[in-house]
Amino acid sequence: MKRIITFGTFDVFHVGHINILERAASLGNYLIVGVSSDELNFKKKNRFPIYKQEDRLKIISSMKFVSEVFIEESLELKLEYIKHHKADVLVMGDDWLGRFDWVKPACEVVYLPRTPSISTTEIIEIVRQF
Ligand code: C2G
Repeated sequence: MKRIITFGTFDVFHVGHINILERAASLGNYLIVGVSSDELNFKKKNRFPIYKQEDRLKIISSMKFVSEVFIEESLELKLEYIKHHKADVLVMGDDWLGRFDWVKPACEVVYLPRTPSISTTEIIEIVRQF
């Protein structure tokens, strides 16, 4: 059994999020997703997400290739989350390239290319213009 773990805010859920979850799941047999808390998102991006963490958690947990979800409270706890969930591989989009290499003694780290031309920030900007 190969256990994969990935993390993200997954706000205003879009196809780029589906693609990374689908590709992450295909690298193993069991996909665990850490969904960033509203507070953590505020710390990272200086704004609260559009969708609340309970709703983002519900969306992610309803996906057929996601086995388990939990709330990610802090970026610094990454190693604890990896150990707690007994993950073999950490998968992140390549916007995070190299940023989580420090967990490597505990598990393999894979950065997958982002889906081009789509982002939550861009969607929010487009909707704002209406
Ligand atoms: N993503 C992607 N293609 C896009 C947009 C996003 O592959 N067009 C990926 C990101 O690279 C990330 C995941 O989807 O791996 C979730 O993206 P975000 O919700 O933007 O995640 P972020 O807020 O960067 O949180 O501990 C790490 C963080 O919690 C990651």
